[in-house]
Amino acid sequence: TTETTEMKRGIFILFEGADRVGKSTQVQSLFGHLSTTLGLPTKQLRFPDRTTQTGTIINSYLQNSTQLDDRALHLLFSANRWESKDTLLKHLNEGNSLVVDRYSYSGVAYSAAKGIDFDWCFGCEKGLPAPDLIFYLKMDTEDATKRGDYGNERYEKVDFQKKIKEVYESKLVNSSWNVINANRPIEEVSKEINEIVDRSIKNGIQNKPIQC
Ligand code: T5A
Ligand code: NA
Repeated sequence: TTETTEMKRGIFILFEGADRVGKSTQVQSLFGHLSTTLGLPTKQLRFPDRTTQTGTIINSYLQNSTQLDDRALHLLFSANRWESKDTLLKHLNEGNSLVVDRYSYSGVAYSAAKGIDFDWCFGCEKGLPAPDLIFYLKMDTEDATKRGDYGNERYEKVDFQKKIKEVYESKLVNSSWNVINANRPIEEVSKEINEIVDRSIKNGIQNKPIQC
């Protein structure tokens, strides 16, 4: 017999937002929903990928042990994504969905918040595979700073976090993004996200080609 149902590509789902808004927590939860509840082959990825050569330099910068020019750092973060371009496409084309913790928009938001030209920041990202669904986790900076482990890395300062939030909300978030009130119990946030994902799958989000 011939297989009549064509294999669908995976869905690329991205979580964005400032520090400590609960991205990794929701990535984990959505991974469970997709892989266990819906039975879809799913992979979890995060940027920066601290395991690669560029990731090693980035990690040491974030832990305050290396000094780097702001633009050089920006290019390293971008290169860290370009390094994984082929892997991302391979996974999606083989039918694996991806739940991704930060991507291009983090790169732009954090660098633009330092005062680097917005368009220059965005230029390096053009041509990378684009997400199908973006969740922006939104909450007050002050409330996020009260969450666990805040303050150990370089960027975890309230004033800088406010600038990052400002760049996201004035220049990056648009009507195609899903803005989620992140200042609620974990399960409540997950429930809203799962519903949006279920609806998007039902509406055939995978039927269009992967954008780059
Ligand atoms: N960066 C990144 C750039 O400058 N350029 C780039 O191109 C990229 C990709 C590292 C830094 O790099 C910068 C941005 C970052 O500053 P990272 O490794 O993603 O990026 O940072 P992490 O420190 O791992 O993660 P975040 O600080 O962003 O935190 P999350 O993932 O948003 O939050 P999460 O889920 O770890 O939760 C934080 C705490 O809150 C609790 C959790 O249990 C945890 O203790 N929590 C909640 N508490 C109450 N209610 C809820 N709903 C909660 N959800 C989570
Ligand atoms: Na995280």
